[in-house]
Amino acid sequence: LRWLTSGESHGPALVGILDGLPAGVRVQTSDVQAALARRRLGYGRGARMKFEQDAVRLLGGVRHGLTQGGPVAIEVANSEWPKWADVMSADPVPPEALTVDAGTGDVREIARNRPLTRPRPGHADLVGMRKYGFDDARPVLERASARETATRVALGTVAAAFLEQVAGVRLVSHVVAIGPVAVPEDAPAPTPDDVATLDADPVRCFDPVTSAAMVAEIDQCHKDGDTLGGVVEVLVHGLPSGVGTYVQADGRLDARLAAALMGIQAIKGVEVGDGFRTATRRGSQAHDEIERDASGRIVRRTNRAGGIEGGMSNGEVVRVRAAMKPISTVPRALATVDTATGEPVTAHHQRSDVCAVPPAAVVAEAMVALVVAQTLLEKTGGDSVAEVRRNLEAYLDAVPEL
Ligand code: EPS
Repeated sequence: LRWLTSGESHGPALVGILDGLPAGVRVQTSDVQAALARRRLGYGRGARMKFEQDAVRLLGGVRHGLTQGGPVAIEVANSEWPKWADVMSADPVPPEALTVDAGTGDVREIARNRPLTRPRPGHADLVGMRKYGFDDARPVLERASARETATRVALGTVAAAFLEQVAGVRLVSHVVAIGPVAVPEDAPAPTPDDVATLDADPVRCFDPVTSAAMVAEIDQCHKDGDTLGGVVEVLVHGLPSGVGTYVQADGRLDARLAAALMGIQAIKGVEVGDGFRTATRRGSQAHDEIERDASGRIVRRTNRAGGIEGGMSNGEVVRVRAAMKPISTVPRALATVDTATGEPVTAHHQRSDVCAVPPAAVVAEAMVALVVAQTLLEKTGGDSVAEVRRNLEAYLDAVPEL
């Protein structure tokens, strides 16, 4: 299973392609639309989330609600596009298109058409301009933008449908920290049955007291003209043991999850299970002792490993976290250098989210779904949902105690 995305933040549309999925996965436009609506939730987001619609079209690979085995192509159109049609035009535009107001005919400088030469610290702007040879940060920020995550959520929806249909695997994501406000360590974790409750919470936090404190922190940060990061967690329920491998580094499930999560815009850290806390413990307190449960199945007494041992799922709940830095478009602008003049200036700022951690949880869930689907398919093979199921059942029947 492999995937690719294309498109710019203010271009006509984003497009995602998911290649290698078996035939027979039930998925419809409305499923993708519902997943994208979840990504738009979250307290602390900017104005664009209020007025933009994600217009979804399944362009290829799906017929009458079932995948066909060919690449699935999904378009997520940007309703913002008409305002950007000149500055983001694929074809050359006459210079006056960038200076004449289409409505009034007035010749004036239109802010969004002006070259951006005051790169934001923390953003791809500066290095991207240098690397690709641009004297304007516009092309860099258009592609580096987290708008692109809409496509990942669209593709992740199809992967999640596959996982549930072949193996009853279900995912849930939630926010465990925003800035300095964190869920207590002993707070109960949500299950996939809690998704509706989480989606109804303004910050997708399962602990109501912490959620209220997170909202207050975002309000204060907004007043201060600043931005906030945080930590999200994804849990995978029902993944059979034996997905992933220890035999080669790039086949390890944990290595793939880390790469996929780190590949989300603004992620600076990834943790599997108790991760960094495990490094502080002695071995006797770090591992998950093995026992037989009443039904004879082999289980772990604890789940510090986050459901992965030796790069393979071990049958427990898979648990991964990702740490997001604060948005680098800081309203109280940071110091930078104007690339046109070389003078010290403050970084550009048009509008921005205060905090995008709640949608990052939904994006992380999509990336985990894609990686788990990819790695499960390597275990089972199969060109149809029925064949994947048969192959998986044959493997599980051969090792009943797992
Ligand atoms: C983003 C900046 C903002 C966000 C955008 C991601 O866009 P703009 O600069 O147009 O206000 O709204 O996120 C989305 C549009 C989205 O759908 O998530 C950025 O720079 O990453």
